[in-house]
Amino acid sequence: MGLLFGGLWIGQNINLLPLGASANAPIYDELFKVLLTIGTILFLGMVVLVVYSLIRFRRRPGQTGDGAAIEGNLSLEILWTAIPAIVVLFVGLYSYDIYERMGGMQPLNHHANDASSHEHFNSGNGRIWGGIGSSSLATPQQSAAIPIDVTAMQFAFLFHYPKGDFISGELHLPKNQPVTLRMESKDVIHAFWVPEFRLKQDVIPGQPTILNFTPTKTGRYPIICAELCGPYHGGMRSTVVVEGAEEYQDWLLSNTKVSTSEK
Ligand SMILES: [Cu+2]
Repeated sequence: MGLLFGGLWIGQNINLLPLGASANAPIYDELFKVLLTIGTILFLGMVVLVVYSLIRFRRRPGQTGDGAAIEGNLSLEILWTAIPAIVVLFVGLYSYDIYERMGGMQPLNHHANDASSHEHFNSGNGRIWGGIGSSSLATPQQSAAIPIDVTAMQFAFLFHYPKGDFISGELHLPKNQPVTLRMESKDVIHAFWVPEFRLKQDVIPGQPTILNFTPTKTGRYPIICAELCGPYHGGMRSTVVVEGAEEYQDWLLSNTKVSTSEK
C-alpha cells in the first residue's frame, strides 16, 4: 500500500519536465505523469525486494550447503506474466489515446487540404506528409493558423514568413494563435524539437511535413535539432520567441521593412 501511494505521490508531484508552453503540453504531461507513476512503483518495489532478500536470505554462520532447489511455480508465473501484460496493454492504449488527442491520428489529406487553403503551400507536388496536427485542440479558427515555412539544413533552421516574405533565423510566434509549420530539409533528415511545446517532428528532404500547434505562454524557448545530422548537429539550435500580438506585429513589420529596403 505504502509502495502504491509512494509511487503515486512521486509520479504526480515530481515534475521533471520543463515549462509547458503549448496547447498540447498538458495532454502530453498527463501521459508522462502516469508513466512516471508506474515506473516509480516498479522501481521502488524491486529495490525493496532486493534489499529484503539481501538481509532475509543472507548466509548465516555455519551455513555451507546450497540452498533448496526450487523449480517451477505455476501461479507465480501466471502472475508475473499477467501483471506486465496488463500494464503494457494499458500504456499502449493510453498512449494511443494521448496521440489521438494531440491530433496525431488525423488523416494526412486533412493536413493537405488545410495547407492548400494557404495559397503559399500550393507549390510543390502537393503531397504533404504527416506530423502532429493539434488542430483538434483549442483552435477555434484553424483557417486562421499562421503559415510559416521551415527549411532545415546542415546546420541551421530558417523560417520563411509568407506574410511579409522574409526569412528569419529566429522563430517568432504570437501567443494563443494557431500556427502551421510546413517543414522541409535541404540535405539530410533533421528534427524540429521544442521541449517546452512537447513537440518533435522529423524534417525530411523532398517530403514536406506539417506541424500544427498553438503556443500558450510567452517566453524564449530553445529549438533543437533532434536527429543526428552531421558533425555540427550539436550546434544546430535556434530560438522560438512567443510574444504578445502587438510585439509580434511590430517584429513582423520591422522585418518586412528591412527586407524591402534591402532590395
Ligand atoms: Cu540537424
